[in-house]
Amino acid sequence: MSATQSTIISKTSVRTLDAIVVGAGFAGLYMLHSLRKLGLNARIYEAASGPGGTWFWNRYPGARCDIPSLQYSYQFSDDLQQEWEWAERYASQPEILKYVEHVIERFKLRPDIQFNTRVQAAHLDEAAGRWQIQTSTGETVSAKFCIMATGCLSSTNVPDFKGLDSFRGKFYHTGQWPHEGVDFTGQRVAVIGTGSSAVQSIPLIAAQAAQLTVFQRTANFSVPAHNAPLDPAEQKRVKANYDELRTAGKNQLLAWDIDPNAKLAADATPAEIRAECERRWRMGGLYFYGVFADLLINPESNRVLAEFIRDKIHEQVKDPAVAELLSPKTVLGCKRICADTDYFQTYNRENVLLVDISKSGIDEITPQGLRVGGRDYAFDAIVFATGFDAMTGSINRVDVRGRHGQKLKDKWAAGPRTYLGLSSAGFPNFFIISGPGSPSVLTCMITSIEQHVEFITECIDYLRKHRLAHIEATVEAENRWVEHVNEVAGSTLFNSCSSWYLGANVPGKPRIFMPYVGFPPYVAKCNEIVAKGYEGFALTA
Ligand code: NA7
Repeated sequence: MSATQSTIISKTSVRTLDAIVVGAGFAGLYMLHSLRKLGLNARIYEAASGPGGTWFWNRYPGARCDIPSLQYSYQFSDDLQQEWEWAERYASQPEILKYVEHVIERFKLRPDIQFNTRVQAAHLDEAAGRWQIQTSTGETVSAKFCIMATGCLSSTNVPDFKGLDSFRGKFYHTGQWPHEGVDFTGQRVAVIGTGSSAVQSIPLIAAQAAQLTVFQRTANFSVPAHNAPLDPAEQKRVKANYDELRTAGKNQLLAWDIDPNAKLAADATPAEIRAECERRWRMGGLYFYGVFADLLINPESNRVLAEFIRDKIHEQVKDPAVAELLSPKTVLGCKRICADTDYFQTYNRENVLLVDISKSGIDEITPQGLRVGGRDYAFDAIVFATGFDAMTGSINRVDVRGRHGQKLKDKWAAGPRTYLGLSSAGFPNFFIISGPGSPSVLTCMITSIEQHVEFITECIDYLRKHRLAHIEATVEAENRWVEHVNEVAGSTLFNSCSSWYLGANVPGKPRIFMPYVGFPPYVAKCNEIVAKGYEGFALTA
């Protein structure tokens, strides 16, 4: 083949799009739908063999959303929210996937989703003003806009335990669970971690395994979810006036309606505090965030409210020593509160053992199991419920290069830098949905996603209408935004524990509080920026 022929072939094999969307989770799907409505030629590339993003991968036993299904769902289409019937108060992972499939069919999205295709690189071709994308399938795509819908909890964190490869049994990560499921019957199982994934899966694994040993580094606050089949009358009532619930949600810090109490614990009597805590305990799960308005502001109020949950843990766990170990000593709510079903009661089972590794950590993984504090434990299976390289992990996995070949990963080496969590200076026409610096993981993700998708869509439409070629955050606006995100977090207690919001769970990751606290002020800021002709962005013809 001649050089000319090969050039022609490589040129013709480049797919040209208006926009590429990376990821087929809730963000990617709505982004595709919105871009199509603008008349753009857009396509999703997705590494997995199916849609759903984090819900595709997190198939561990008990995987379930901790936000009520009537609120953890799209609201952009009233027909969609009216026609879909949720089965449970909190949707299980399989039910969420069914909903995702329904959305794909309903809006005929499938032809523009390419599965089993990981986007490996996205390089800005400055001369052409386009993004050149390389995929794991060897394809090259050229797109004017590159939109990362890569999710906040998609890059799993398996700590670099010494000896991991020597283990003769099987090991699993909750975020990469085998599709065929796992049968632990008769097995000795270890679970490492006591975050949300562990709290949901431990009761089910304990009920199946011969013996379960839980290795706990930090105890977590958990409130019973009180999951149950969704009362059809309740569902009908909500749907009759869905806007009311959605509007109430969007006006709250977490972007979903938790029925917040405007009172301060600091102003309440012990009896009032007790009564409100009991009411929240009955409401269940994350509704506890709404207990008093100073929960995450006033350390003394937080201490009193945390004490209520510690007492509840002691009521549920028979062995006082185990109950004490399970009682978190951290600030309540600064790590995400878990929503459980029989989590603490599981430790009353004969076949469940809790091992405190807060001081020793895990020495190593051995061919037979684990060595902790010099003691050996034998297992048939190990479950890593060790979380994610949250918010930045899935973006940094892609080799993103902007102006002058600068790598986004290098730019973010000391912590992510974005404007509004949506855009990063030096990376024109490159958007991140629910990126670091946006409310994302602190809120109902789908509501935040919809706001971002609508912002991006409106922005692209604006560029077209004004015959502009590029949009890019300015360095000044970005610097001010990063400072502001930190300032806001610093005025709360969110900064006061080693959470994944801070990147503290991944060794070596810079400790920066990544999400923006407060959905309503964030949306107001975005709207103000748009009203001022995209203030803080450079727009070029
Ligand atoms: P999380 O909440 O990050 O929990 C991970 C757990 O794993 C947590 O208990 C960690 O302890 C523990 N962990 C992490 N690394 C280690 C090592 N090296 N040794 C021992 N223990 C370790 O992840 P989840 O998947 O449970 O939940 C993530 C989010 O998904 C959740 O917040 C919901 O939003 C849904 P640590 O607390 O760091 O001491």
